[in-house]
Amino acid sequence: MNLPVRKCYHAAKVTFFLILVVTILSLFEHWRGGKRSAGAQLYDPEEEYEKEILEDEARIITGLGEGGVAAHLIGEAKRLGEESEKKLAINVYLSDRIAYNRTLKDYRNPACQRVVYDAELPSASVILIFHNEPYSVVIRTIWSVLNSARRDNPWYAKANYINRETGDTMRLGYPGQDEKSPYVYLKEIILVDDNSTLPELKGKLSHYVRTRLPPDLIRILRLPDRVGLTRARLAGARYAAGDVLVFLDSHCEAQIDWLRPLLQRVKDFPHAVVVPIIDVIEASNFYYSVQDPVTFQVGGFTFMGHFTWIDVPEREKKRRGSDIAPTWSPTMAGGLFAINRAYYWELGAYDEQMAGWGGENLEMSFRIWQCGGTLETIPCSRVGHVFRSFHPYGLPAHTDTHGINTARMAEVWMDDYAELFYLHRPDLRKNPKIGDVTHRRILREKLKCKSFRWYLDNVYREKFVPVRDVFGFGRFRNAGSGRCLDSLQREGEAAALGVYACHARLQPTQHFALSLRGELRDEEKCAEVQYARNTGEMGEDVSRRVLMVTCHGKQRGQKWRYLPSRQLQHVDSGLCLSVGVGEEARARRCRRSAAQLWDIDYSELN
Ligand code: LR7
Ligand code: MN
Repeated sequence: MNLPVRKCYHAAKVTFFLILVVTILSLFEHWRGGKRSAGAQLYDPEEEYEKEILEDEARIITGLGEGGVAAHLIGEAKRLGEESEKKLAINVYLSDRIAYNRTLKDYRNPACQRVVYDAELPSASVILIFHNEPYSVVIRTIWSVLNSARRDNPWYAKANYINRETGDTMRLGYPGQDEKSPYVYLKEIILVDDNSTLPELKGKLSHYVRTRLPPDLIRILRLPDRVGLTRARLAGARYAAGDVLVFLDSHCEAQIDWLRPLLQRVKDFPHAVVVPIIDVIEASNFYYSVQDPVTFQVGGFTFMGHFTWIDVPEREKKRRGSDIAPTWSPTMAGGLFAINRAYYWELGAYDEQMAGWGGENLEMSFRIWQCGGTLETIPCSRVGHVFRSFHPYGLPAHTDTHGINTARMAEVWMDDYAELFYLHRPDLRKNPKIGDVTHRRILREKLKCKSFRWYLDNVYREKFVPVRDVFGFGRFRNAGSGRCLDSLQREGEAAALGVYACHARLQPTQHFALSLRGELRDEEKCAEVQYARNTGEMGEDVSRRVLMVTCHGKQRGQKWRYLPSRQLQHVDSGLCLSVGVGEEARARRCRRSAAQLWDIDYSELN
């Protein structure tokens, strides 16, 4: 009996000991935990943000980049700057050192200073969207919008707000605005954070807004998922309460008095969608480089689905009447524009099934024109934009959002001309990846929109349409060699026209046309015979290069004739197109030779 008792006693001792250990341990844990939670109460993230922001502000070099001049750093700082640009496509190291509210010079057409605007204009909701943009660049964009809208901004003092007829002083602003608000016409700035992952764009940015900017004027919408720029803008637009929506990329700097010209135009013509002249802010040194106020460009496009810049067509120069009058633009770049808010929704806002980047700009441009609106550049409004050489952010994995979005656009708005896009992207033709567009087609019907052909005939008559304004188009196959004219994917001015094995199917590099004007060309460039001065090559073996240069539409040097003999003769030189040395086409004395005979895929002249 002893044994069990002893055992029992022993067991009790062990148990007691164990309980003691556990109690001590848990007390210790409790103490530690207590300390931890006491620590959490002490740790204040706002204080951390404040500290960081003060450090940021201390970094700023007074006067750097002021007035929009190029900013330069030297030595190690220069190197760090270049490194940051390689990684982020913007010299962020430099941006961090330029004042957030640097000034710009007034680059507007001087005539803009004499324009008189209404004292009362509609209110603006400025919508800035961003995904992982450099923090200091975003802040500078916000400052620039705010400063340009301040009542005490010197140009407002000069602004004419005396009613010329009655002599009464009129209140500047928009109907319903609090008289004391220093921000004339600016109802709000809506920052849409498209689910950025950079920490400084979260708490620190919010703290900056709360402590250094008018917080009642600025809202930050934090999207729970990355939705791409189209849907990010939609989110901002849904939230907006101003009369006019003004969209900007979040790496912009607005010029003096950029807002009123846009608001005035939208007030007068609610169906006008307006864009400022977009100046270039250099990504490497923040130089504000100005487009000429007279010869600024407007928007065009390629059938590959890309936005391009084009000169203002001559007939438009006549129509608009003055250099500072609203100038019709066939397309817009997409990032910077203003639109009446009600009209934005009426017109179908955006195709919300467009993800990532790209395509929404041409979609909206064609929709505006085809459905009864106008798209205009307002020359007295200028905004700078940092152009980057690559996207510093990733796009949804393995998804060519530009291609897919453009296919969605083409399906709805381009009618048969969509084929010209599919020529570049045969893989997207009837591809289930592009999704359903029925609801957008219904929109087009509901709004009774016009055809793409109407758009080409009326809005963008200058656009060369490779299947329409031509005697013939397609592959130009040489009878002797069986090879075809080919751009050899050489881009840029004055690239030599090439000859290459014909592809089985028509491919963009072999898509050439003989236009009704007699140009031998592709979508953008025209063939010219290189002018060889004093080469003495007058004999039988003259052989000149054929170069693809910008079409001037004036025929001189760019006119070709397709002869009944199937030769292509350059009118000015009298020479004939010929397969030549290696991969380059040549212009040679016309003679009976298979090397000079060309068959065109689709031609009225074959
Ligand atoms: O997934 C994304 N989510 C976003 O919020 C991808 C981008 N974005 C934001 C981004 O942070 C930026 O603020 O969207 C904005 C535009 O993206 P950018 O700056 O990378 O585009 P971009 O300037 O290279 O491209 C032009 O074409 C785009 C086509 O989808 C958009 O319409 C851009 O707004 C447009 N930019 C301009 O029109 C400025 C003038 C440039 C030109 C020509
Ligand atoms: Mn941009």
